[in-house]
Amino acid sequence: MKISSAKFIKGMVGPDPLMKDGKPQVAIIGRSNSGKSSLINSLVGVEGLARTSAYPGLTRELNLFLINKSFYLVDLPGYGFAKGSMEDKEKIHSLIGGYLFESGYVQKRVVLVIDSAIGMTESDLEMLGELTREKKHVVIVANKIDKIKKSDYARQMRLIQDQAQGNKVIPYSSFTRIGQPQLSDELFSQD
Ligand SMILES: Nc1nc2c(ncn2[C@@H]2O[C@H](COP(=O)(O)OP(=O)(O)OP(=O)(O)O)[C@@H](O)[C@H]2O)c(=O)[nH]1
Ligand SMILES: [Mg+2]
Repeated sequence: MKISSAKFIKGMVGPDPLMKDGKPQVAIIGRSNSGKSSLINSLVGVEGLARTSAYPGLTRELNLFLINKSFYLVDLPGYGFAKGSMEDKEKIHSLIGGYLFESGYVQKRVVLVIDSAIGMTESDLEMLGELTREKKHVVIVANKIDKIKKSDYARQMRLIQDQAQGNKVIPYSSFTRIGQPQLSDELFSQD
């Protein structure tokens, strides 16, 4: 699908009536610094749409984007950031959990973004388990694939695939846009 418009709507800090307006929503989640915001920018082809940073843990709201005036991308705060205060972590946890598991919202897909050079961490596996229990339709994006040496590629992808619990894994780079057509198809096809 061709992206003709992408607009930041708002940052949400709790339940929001927009999330029940019937437009399909795609959630982007993952560890802090895994590249969720960069992925959104590269996916829709709009530089600077979602705020990215070299300082992990900066996104503290659910950032809502309207694409082609017809569906939402939801950029969630990252989990697993070691340096935040306990209070911050709890806030972020309840924001993520509230949106994904407690509010009755339906996501067309939940995109779990991982850093492919690091692989699935403990917190990624925990999140994946929770998503599976809640019967979410998950797609795993192995982001930052540009960081992997050619000679390590097959082994690293196999490792990630083995931990993916049967979910689809798409190798991706927000920098080179490898994997962009495949992910775009997966998320935006009219099925
Ligand atoms: N090499 C490489 N670096 C990337 C890629 N995608 C993102 N990055 C870098 O990773 C860092 C974090 O990117 P963000 O998009 O801000 O990550 P985020 O997951 O939104 O982070 P939080 O909002 O803090 O949870 C930045 O320095 C990006 O430039 C990629 O595909 N390849
Ligand atoms: Mg972000």
